[in-house]
Amino acid sequence: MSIQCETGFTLRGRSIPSTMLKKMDETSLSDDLSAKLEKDGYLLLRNVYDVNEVIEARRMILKSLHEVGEVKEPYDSGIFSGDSNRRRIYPTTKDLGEFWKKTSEMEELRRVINGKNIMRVMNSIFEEEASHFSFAWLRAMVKGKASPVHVDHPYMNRGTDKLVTCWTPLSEIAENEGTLYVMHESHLWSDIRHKFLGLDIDRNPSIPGHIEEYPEELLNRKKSIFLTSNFNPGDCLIFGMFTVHGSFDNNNKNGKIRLSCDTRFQPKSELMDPRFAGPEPKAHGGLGYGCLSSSLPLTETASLK
Ligand SMILES: O=C(O)CCC(=O)C(=O)O
Repeated sequence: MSIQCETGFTLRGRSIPSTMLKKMDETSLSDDLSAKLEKDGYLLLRNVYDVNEVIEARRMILKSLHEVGEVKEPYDSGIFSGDSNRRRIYPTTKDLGEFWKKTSEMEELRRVINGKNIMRVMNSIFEEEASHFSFAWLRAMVKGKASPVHVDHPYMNRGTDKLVTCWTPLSEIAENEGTLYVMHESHLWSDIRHKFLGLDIDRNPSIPGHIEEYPEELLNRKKSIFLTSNFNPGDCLIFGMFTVHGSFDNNNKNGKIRLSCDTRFQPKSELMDPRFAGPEPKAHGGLGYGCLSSSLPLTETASLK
């Protein structure tokens, strides 16, 4: 009889048993990164970034959220206040987008997510000079929130297919605090590839970009397993456009906000998706940073289904 231990992981409030979970494999910076990424569909790398720079980026983002009344004093604890002045100060989608752009483009954050340490890793993955989208997906996830299961391809496929995602935790993220998961060997699943290849969520807005099957059901159907880890400042998780992933619920009991940022990299010689390039990226629906749910007040994302 298998014993299904309780874990700190939940999805939509439902507990994920230990039989469905395994720890991600850690890759060393001295490994053959491109071969390992191709084989596993992901790379978990520790100590890529300067830890003090990550801590400073987090502090500045929390300061910005504190200024709109969403983070309690002392703001560097990162605890959601349950309140927000964001929409009063920034009433329209355009204004909210501009606030989130300003926060996402802070020098302290860009020094980490677009800095020389990660560029060195990307040059090694592509075995040529890399470049990155100017657009960045900064996420502030409050208690109970998670990202749906999906692959990234339908969201950013107007440039090269030699594109990778880099997910950067901006603090410690413990097992119950909404870690990212990938599904084991999902980068090789031909049905998922076939279903999403060529889908463009801006050109086909009536077709959902995410996977509609519940993650647990997909996992059972594929006889796969959730791979996840706890994360520390300095770590990053890199994966390709067809690796199935999402995040677990943030269950931190004290209201700690999960802060992370995802960025995209590619060879510099290849065409870049124009929606995410340049100083004024239009992103999805031409909304710029206003297309992100993180541009909404945290009081509103907390109640989004
Ligand atoms: O941080 C999350 O919750 C989701 C991140 C994600 O989907 C991505 O990096 O592609």
